[in-house]
Amino acid sequence: MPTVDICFSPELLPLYDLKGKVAVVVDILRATSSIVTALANGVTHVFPVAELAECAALGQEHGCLTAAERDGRAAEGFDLGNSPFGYLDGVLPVRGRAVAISTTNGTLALRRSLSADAVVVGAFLNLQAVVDFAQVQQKDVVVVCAGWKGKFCLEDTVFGGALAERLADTFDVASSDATLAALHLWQQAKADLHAYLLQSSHVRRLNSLEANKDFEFCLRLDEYPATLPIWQADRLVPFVKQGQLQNA
Ligand code: 3SL
Repeated sequence: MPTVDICFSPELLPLYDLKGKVAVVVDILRATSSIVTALANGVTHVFPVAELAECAALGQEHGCLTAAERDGRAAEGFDLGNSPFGYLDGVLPVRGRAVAISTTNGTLALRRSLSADAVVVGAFLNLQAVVDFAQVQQKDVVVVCAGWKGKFCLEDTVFGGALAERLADTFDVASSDATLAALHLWQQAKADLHAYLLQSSHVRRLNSLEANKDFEFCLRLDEYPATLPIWQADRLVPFVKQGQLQNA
C-alpha cells in the first residue's frame, strides 16, 4: 500500500527522498490557493520562482503577468500580489495569460520539491483534484508544507490531515507520526475550520493586513475540484486527465 507522509517545512526536505513519489506542495495562506485559483480562472500556466528579480525577468522574457509578495504584502513593481482575488475580481484580465509568481514561502517550497516524480499544487480549494490524482498514481505521497520562514504552520499541516483522511482507504496513513499528527489536527479542525484556523499565526499576520476576505476564500473546500496544477518542464500547467480535451 502506498503511504502518505507530511514534511512540515521545506527546511526538513533533506530528510525526505522524493524520488519515485508524488509531492503535494501546499501553502494554504496563500500561494498555492492563489495558483489554483489562477489556473481555475483561465491562466494558462504559472512560473513559480524563489527570487523577485527572476520573477520580473520572466515577465519581460515571456510577456506574462507578474505576481509577487514578501512578508504578506504585495511586492512593489509587479502586476499582482498574492491574493486569490487578483484572479477573480476582473481588475486585470487574466484569462489566456501566463503568470510568473514569487512568494515568501510557497514558491520556494515548490522549487525545492522538484526531485519528486510528480509535483502538484494542493489547497483546500482543489482537495478532491489532489485526491483523484493520488489515487490514480498509486505512488507514495509526501505533502510538502510551505510553513513560514522554515517554521511549522497550522493551516498547511491541517490540509495534510484532510488529504490523509480522504486517502485513508487506499493509502497507509498510519505509519508516519507526522501524518497521524496532521490527521488529529484535521479531526479537531474540520467541524469549524474557520474558527480553528483563526488561532494560527499567519491569520494574525493577514488580519493585520486586512486580508480576511482571502482567509475565508482559501478555506473553501473543493471550490475547484477538477483543477490540479502540475509541474511540467519549467512551469505549472493544469493537469489534463487522459482522454480529456484540454479545454473541456
Ligand atoms: O509565504 C508565502 O508564500 C505566501 O503565501 C505568504 S502570504 O499569504 O502572501 O502572506
